[in-house]
Amino acid sequence: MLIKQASDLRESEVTPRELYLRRREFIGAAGVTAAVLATGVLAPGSADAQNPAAQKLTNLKKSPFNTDEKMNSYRDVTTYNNFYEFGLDKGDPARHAHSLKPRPWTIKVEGECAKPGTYNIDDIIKWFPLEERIYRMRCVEAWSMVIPWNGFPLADFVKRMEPTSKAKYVEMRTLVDLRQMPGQTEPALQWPYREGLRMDEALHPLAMFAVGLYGEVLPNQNGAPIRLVVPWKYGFKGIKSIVSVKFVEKEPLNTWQQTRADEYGFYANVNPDLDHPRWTQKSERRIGEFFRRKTLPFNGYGDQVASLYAGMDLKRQY
Ligand SMILES: Nc1nc2c(c(=O)[nH]1)N[C@H]1C(S)=C(S)[C@@H](COP(=O)(O)O)O[C@H]1N2
Ligand SMILES: [Mo]
Repeated sequence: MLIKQASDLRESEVTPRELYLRRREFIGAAGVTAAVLATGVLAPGSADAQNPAAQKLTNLKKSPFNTDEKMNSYRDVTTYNNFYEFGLDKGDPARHAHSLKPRPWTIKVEGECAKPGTYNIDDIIKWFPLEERIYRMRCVEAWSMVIPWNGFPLADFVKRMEPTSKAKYVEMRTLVDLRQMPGQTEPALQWPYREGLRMDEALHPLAMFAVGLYGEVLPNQNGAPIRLVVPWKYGFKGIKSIVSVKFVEKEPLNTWQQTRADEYGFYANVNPDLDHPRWTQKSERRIGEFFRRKTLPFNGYGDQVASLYAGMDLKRQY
């Protein structure tokens, strides 16, 4: 097999690559590196430039939820990714996701709701005013970033579909297309990638659908044209390139739980008190920083979300 099984990945493989990336960025300050020219992500000579070819998003509403922590650079956000449909390396999505075609694109809405149907992404985007949300993001692999997302509350989308009283969960799925997503020729995960939220989580004002970042249309490697962002949960909940939303009565299986149920659960709330079986979750490395920092419960969003889990044993329901 060309690529490793997802379950073979260890955290120890994360750190050297990260340092390598930082070193490249450091070298890049004196000139533009070959890697950057090859991906076309950065404008020459600038550490934070965006993609000059990308469509800009305008009239972004300010959000009350923004963190004032330093944002990661556009380059960090768009070249250090997890998107296994394009390979398992952090650099693979930026290298390979050009084969994804984010237009035309539709989302099929089905299940327990009054407004099932197939909706065009450009119509969906027009339904809601777009916001900028600067969120801390924490990956289960113990690294983190601060990312300025552009999008709208997931709650607005959910309410518009008028879920019935039987709708207890929302299940979402990523596109399956071996030509657009060459990593799907490998059984790294079971495709389609799936995720789910309990209805009250989906209705929480922090949960959002992102269609852009840094004021530009979402790059393919970050989940174009639309992806989920749930900042109090580990990054894998943030399913990318969504083609289906289903309202269901029973807790849906998500991809990582399906792959390794002993290591990944449905809730995936950031929990420093519950170590991953193979590494600690007590601390994390913010991409771009050298020293590790303490991981906060619910990724620092506990004041807003802890009440959703009152009475639950989050060491068992992880
Ligand atoms: N379809 C799909 N969505 C996905 C993944 C994936 O492999 N496939 N990886 C997840 C993981 S593990 C993380 S950490 C985030 C990373 O999002 P980013 O690359 O935009 O930072 O995407 C999540 N969404
Ligand atoms: Mo992740």
